Amino acid sequence: MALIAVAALLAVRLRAETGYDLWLRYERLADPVQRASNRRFATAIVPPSRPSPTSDAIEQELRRALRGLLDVDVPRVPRPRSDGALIVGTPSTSPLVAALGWADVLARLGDEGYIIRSTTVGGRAATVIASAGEAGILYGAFHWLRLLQTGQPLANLDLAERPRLERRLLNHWDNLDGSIERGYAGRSLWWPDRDDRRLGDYARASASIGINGAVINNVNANPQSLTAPFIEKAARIADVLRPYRIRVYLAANFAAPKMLGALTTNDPLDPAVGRWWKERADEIYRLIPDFGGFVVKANSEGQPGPQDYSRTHADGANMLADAVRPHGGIVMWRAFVYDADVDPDRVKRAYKEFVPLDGRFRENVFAQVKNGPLDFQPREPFHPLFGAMPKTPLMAELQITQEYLGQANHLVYLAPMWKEFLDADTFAKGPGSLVAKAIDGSLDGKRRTGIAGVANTGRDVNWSGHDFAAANWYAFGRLAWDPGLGAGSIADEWIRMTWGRSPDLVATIRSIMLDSRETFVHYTMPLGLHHVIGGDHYAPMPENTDPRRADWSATYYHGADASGIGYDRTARGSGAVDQYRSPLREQWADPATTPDALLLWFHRLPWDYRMKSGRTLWDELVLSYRRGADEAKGLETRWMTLRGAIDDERYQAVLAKLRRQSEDAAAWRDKCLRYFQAAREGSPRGRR
Ligand code: GCW
Repeated sequence: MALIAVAALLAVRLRAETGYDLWLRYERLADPVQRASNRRFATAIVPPSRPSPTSDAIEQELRRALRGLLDVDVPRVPRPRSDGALIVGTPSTSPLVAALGWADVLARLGDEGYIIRSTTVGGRAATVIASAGEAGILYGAFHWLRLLQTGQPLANLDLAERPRLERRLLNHWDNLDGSIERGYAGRSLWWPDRDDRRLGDYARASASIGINGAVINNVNANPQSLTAPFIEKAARIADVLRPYRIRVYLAANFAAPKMLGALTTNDPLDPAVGRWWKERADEIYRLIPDFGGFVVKANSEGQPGPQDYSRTHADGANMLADAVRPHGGIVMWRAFVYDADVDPDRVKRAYKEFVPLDGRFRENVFAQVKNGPLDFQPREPFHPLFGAMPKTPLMAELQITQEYLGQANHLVYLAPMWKEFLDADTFAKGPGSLVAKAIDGSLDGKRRTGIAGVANTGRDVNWSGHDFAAANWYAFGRLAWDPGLGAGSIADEWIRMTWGRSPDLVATIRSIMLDSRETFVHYTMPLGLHHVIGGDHYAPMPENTDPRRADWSATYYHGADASGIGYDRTARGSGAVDQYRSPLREQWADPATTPDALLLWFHRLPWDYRMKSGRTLWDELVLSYRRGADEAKGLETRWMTLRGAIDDERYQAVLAKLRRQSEDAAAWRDKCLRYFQAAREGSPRGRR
C-alpha cells in the first residue's frame, strides 16, 4: 500500500511537462485539506438526461479534471442522492434544470450564456451549471473548472455570463500542404492530414476560452480548398470540432471559378459566377451543415478580387454573401488593402476605400479590419475604420502569432497591446466611444459582432513554439468573450493554470508578462517608429529598402537622414491624422500633444527636437533602445528566480528562449543605434 502511494506520488512529481497540456493541466491541488474541501462540491455529476456529443464532452472534461485536481473518480448519477452534486444541463435536456424555473433568465443569456449557481435540488445542496443552449453549458463547465484550477471558492456561487461578441474566431493561415504562413510552431494541425488526438485537444483548449469558430485555411487562399476532396476533409475536421461548438469557416480565393477551370471570368456581377459560388456553398453545406462562411482577402497583396473587373469590394462581398445567406452563413471581407494608387501613405488607403462603401454591403457581410492601419506592428494607433463604418459590422482582426513581435523566440504577452486597442477612444459619438464598443455593436446598435485572431498553433509539442506564446492564444479567447477583462487578471488565471498557484510564482511571472510588450517595443520600434523590419519580419532592418515596393521598406517609414526621422502624417505631410475624430486629430497633429509612444508615427522631427522629458529626440531614442535591451536581460534574470519552483523541463526551455531574447535585444539595439547614428550624421550608410 505504502509503496503504491509513493509510486503514485513520484508519478505526479515526474509527470513530463512538455507544455502540451496548456492551461488544462489539472495538476493536483497540493494541499490535502483544500482537496477535501473542494471534493464536497463535486460528489457526483448529474449530466443531462438527454445526452449529446457536447454533454458527453463536458462530462469527460469534468471527470478528467476532477481526477487530476482532486484525485477523485466522481460518479455519474441520474439525480442527486447526497449533497454536493454538480448538475449540468439546459431546460430542454435536463428535467432538473427545467424544474428550477430559470428558463426566462437563461433565455436572456442566450445559447452561449450560462448560470452557475449554488442551490438546493430535491433538498440536497448542489451546484447547477445551466444554459439555454448546449454551448452555454460547455462554457459554464469550463468556467467552473477555472474557479477550481485557480483556487477560488466553490461555495455560494451565483454567476451569470454571456459573451459580448458573437463570433470569436481563430484564423489559421494554414496552407493545404501543411505549411503555415507566419507560423512558428511547426506544421498545420489538419493539413494535409489531421491528427485526431491533437485536433480534439485543440478543440478542448479553444472551447475552454470560448472560441466558437476556426478558419482552417490561409487567407492567401489556394482555390483547391473549394474542391470536393478538400471540402470532404474540412467536413471531417468539422466533425471533430462540433461537440466543442466550434464551427469551421473557409478562406475563399476570389478567382476560384477561373482558376479551377470552371468559368472564363470571376466577375461578381456575371450571373454565372454567382451561380458557381451558390453551388459551391450548397455543396459545402451538404457536408457541413453548420459551416460558418467565408473570409476573403481580395485585391490585397496581389490576391485577385472584384476590382480586377472594375467592381467594388461591396460587389464582390455581396455576391458571396448571397451564396451563403440561405444557409445562415457570413462573409468576412478583409479591409487589409493598400493599393499604392489610392494614396501615397499606406496607412490611409483602407479607410479611403472602405468608408464610401458603408451601407452598401449585405447584412451578412463583415468588414474584417486589423487593429491598426499598417500591419500588426508592436504598436500602432487604432485603425481609423473603427467608428467610421456605422452601418457595417466590423470584425476586428488581431494577430496572435507574433509575426512582428519576436515570433516564437521572444516572450511578449500581447494582452496589454490588445487592451490598448480595445480601450482606445474613437470619439466617433463623443467621448467614451471606445473601439470595444464599435466591435461589440453597442456604439451603433449593430446586431452582428465578432473578432478574429490569427492563430499561433502548430504541431510543436507545446502548440505555440514558446510556452508563453500559449498565453496569447488564451488571452485572445478571454478578450473575445469579454473585451472588458484586464490584461493582468487574464495573466493571473493563465499562470495559475499553467505554471502554479504559489503567490510568489504568480507575482513574478505576472510582472514578466505585463512588462514584456513595452520591453519589446523599446528594443525594436520605440517612439512610434514602425516597420523597421525586413526579410522574414524577425529582426529590425532599418536599412531595408525593398526594390519591389516602397511601402515594404523600412526607409519609407522612418526616412531617417541628417534632417530628422519619422513620418509626417499631419496636414503638412500625408494628412492621415484627419482620418481620426476630434480631439484626436488635433492632439496628434501637434508633436507637443502627441504621446511619446506614437510620436514618430505622426511626426517627422529633427534629431535635436526637445522631448517632454527635456532630452533631445536622439537621446531619448538611445535611451529607449538601451532600456529595452536592459529590460530584456531583466526578464531573463527574473525568470531565473523561479528555478526549482516549476518543473525543470519548462523552466529550461523558457530560459533558453529568454537568453536568446536578451542577446537579440542587445544586438538589435546596437544595430539600430549604429544605423540611426550614421543617418543622423548624414553618412551614406544611413541615407534612404
Ligand atoms: O502581415 C502580413 C503578412 C502576410 C499576410 C498579410 C495579410 C496572409 O506578412 O503574411 O498574409 O499580412 O494579413 O494578409
